[in-house]
Amino acid sequence: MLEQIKLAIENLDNLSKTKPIKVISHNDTDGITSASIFSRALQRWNKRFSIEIVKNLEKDYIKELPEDCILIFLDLGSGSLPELAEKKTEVFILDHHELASREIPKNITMINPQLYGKENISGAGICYLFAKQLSSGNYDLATLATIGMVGDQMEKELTKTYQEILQDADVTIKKGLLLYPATRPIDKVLEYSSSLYIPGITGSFAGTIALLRDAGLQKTQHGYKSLAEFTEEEMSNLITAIMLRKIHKSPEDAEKMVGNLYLIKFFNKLEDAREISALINACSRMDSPEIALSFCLGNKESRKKAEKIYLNYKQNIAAALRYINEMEKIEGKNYTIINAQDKIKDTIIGTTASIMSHSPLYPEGTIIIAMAYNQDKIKVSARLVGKKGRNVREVLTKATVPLKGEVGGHPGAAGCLISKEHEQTFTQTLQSILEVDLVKI
Ligand SMILES: [Mn+2]
Repeated sequence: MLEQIKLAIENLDNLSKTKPIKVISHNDTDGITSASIFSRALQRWNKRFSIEIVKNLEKDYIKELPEDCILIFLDLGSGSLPELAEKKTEVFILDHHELASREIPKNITMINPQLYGKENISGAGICYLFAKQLSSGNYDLATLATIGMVGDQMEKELTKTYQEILQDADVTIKKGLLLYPATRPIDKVLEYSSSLYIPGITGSFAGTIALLRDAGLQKTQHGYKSLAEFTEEEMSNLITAIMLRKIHKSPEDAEKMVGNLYLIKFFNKLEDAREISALINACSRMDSPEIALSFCLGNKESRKKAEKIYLNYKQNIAAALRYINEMEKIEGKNYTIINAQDKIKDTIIGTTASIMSHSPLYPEGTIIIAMAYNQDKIKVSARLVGKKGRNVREVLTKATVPLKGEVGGHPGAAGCLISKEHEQTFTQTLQSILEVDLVKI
């Protein structure tokens, strides 16, 4: 892949002498960190460019893209090769998603780890390798690549490339409870965090203090320590105390609560990469990806704005969950359909569905389908509670075949967009599919 990167740099250098560059990136954390790494690298390379962050690459959008500039796609594009082949300009793709075909059209330079073996590297990781190849002065961008890695949940097994990236970024890795931010006092994180729901503890001051007492953790004169400051023994005592509460649905669930914490230096402060990733995602979902981008590039004003948006986002999620609690739902034996219409933003409906699927209210195997308006379309998110149950991607696919919706995702979490005029038909079809209890494992 390094050879392909070198070639891309050479080609881009030549082409950019006569044509401006237009960068298009995805709106999640990986896409936004990709865009910030790439734009910083271009700036240091003295290239002229513009940048745009998009939710997804729709066919009509590609058609309308200008042909008098070089088009560069980050963290997306691999699935749109036939449409991009039609463009009468040079296209570069730095992406890790599935390729629409193994044959790369002539006008496209493709950098995608899927072409080179098993190692998966996120968009930001690929952009960092590109930047590092371009100049050794770009080492500082490794921190952003670390945030992108965490954003795309690729931190579970560290491949060789990632070990190098983490080293370049001077990241501190610590094994511990996957509760973020690991940099804040543990009592506050346990009580207020939405990253790990612990019944009786999350949202309860008394429950939190009781748990910390069980774990033998004491307040210091500055208050409770943070996970980042814990000794190995303190960490293990806390994990044991939580495990004894038996909140996990399965041993795998319990295992998922423990892993590597990634502590990075950002704005000259020690930060939890997961927290920064969540903040970037929140800005994007609250329709401010440009603030997230400028925050990633180190702008102090944007940092303040981003923090405000993050707070507002968390309040939005809380309000969405409250709304769902009170609204009328379509409920069956193994499923719940929530049609929030315009009461919940389409950009947070997926997160809301995920939080619900982790809540103790729903037994394993329940399918949660949440819907919200997105202009003239409806965004649909489906989640399976636990591991055992029906393939929700298949369920959605079945329900959308006659409606020409595009389904994406996995067996446990999937989503699609359908046209608003099909709202009624879709919920009815969905209900009849869900009523037929096919699953017998
Ligand atoms: Mn990605």
